[in-house]
Amino acid sequence: MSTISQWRLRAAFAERLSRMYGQEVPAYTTLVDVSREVNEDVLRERGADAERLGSIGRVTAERHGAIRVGTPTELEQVARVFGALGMRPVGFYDLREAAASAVPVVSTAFRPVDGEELARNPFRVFTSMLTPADPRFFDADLRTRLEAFLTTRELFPPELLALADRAEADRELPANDAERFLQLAVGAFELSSEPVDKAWYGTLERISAVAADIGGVRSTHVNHLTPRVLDIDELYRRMTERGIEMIDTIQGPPAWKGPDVLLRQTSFRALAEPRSMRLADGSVERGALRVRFGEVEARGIALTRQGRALYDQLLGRVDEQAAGRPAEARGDIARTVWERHIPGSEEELDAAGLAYFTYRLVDDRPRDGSGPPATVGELVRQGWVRAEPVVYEDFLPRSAAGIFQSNLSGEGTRDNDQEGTAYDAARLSGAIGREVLDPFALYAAQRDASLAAVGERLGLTSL
Ligand code: OOG
Ligand code: NI
Repeated sequence: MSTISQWRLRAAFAERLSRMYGQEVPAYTTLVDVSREVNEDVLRERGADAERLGSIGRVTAERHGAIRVGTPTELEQVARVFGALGMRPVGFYDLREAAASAVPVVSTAFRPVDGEELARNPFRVFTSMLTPADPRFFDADLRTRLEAFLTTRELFPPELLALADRAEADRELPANDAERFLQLAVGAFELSSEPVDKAWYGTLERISAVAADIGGVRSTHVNHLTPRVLDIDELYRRMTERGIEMIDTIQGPPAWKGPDVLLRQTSFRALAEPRSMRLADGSVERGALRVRFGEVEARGIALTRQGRALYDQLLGRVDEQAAGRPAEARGDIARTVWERHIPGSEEELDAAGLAYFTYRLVDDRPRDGSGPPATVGELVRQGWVRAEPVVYEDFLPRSAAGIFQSNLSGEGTRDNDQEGTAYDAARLSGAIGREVLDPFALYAAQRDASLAAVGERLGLTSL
């Protein structure tokens, strides 16, 4: 019997999730359509240059999802479902710290890690876990009630987890098991029609709309599914022209004339979705919740630790200069700061050690009798090797917090006199039972592998 390989499972899952989400949230389909139009236009205008950070095939199919779970056990289970699809936890994001007000979660992103797998299908899921033990958000009584509620629910049926474990171990599934796995996996992220306990939801909502979305219901669901676009400023204009209400800003680096770096994101505002509510007397009424939104993103070159530190420092500088000025001024302020401090070309970013590149031997370099120089910089300058930018595959905590915030109905509360519970990548790794990988190490490994290959071909050991 035929088998379905891991990456085909991943691609099929992403596609089915997209179809399901399009039915649940029709504005998402508009976003995907407009993204496709923009991408086609950019490809027509810029030709091969438009594909410098990924083939148009990859970019068109590319999505990231966002989901939210309540406990370490649920996170461990979702890690098995994504493990089946060849996705590993990468990066630690503490949204409790990054936001101006309350988002009581810590997060990671599940994604493929090696270059070939990313090129086949880069599907990733930003995954957040609620932190009921954090006293800044939940007092002892609410924490107890919340944890008790969460332990009684089952997000992932045992049959799904068993199939997931097999797919992860074998890196494939027989076709009929693959079909069953996909049905159960997509079903686990569908919006439930079960009535929401109105009083309980409201109690959590006073702390944080995200806490209510996670801990106020008995199942999980996709929060958003994000297509990738090659010109996010143009997309923003076209969505606005269509009368779709977008959040105020594009998060991340400003629009500028230099290379795209890291990640720029924006979204349309969360829509009111009909949900039935159960009242204290047991009766059910029609209600609506506004939690799911439509996000879109543009991806740029991955920055090194040093490049990232510069990015964070510049964000701080923009904040200072933008304080007290009208919100519209921020874009121009940011552009000016950028142009002063970030090199305006790939070559300069590389030479300054600010961004990641891989290197490839130039086969048709004219021979001039000279031997290869011993440094990467000189090899590039003298035309022996060509540098290719590495695309950023991860997320930005500040943008994530901004995206969470701009779509929340209420501000929520955080008691800043309390000491927060410590959480870091190591503790999250313990909770999931798998190592949360360091994104910088993954990019560096890609670069180093390419250098080793070049070094071997040229007989250089120093690279
Ligand atoms: C996740 C928000 C963060 C991103 O792309 O930065 C995010 C959520 O709303 O659950 O998805
Ligand atoms: Ni997102």
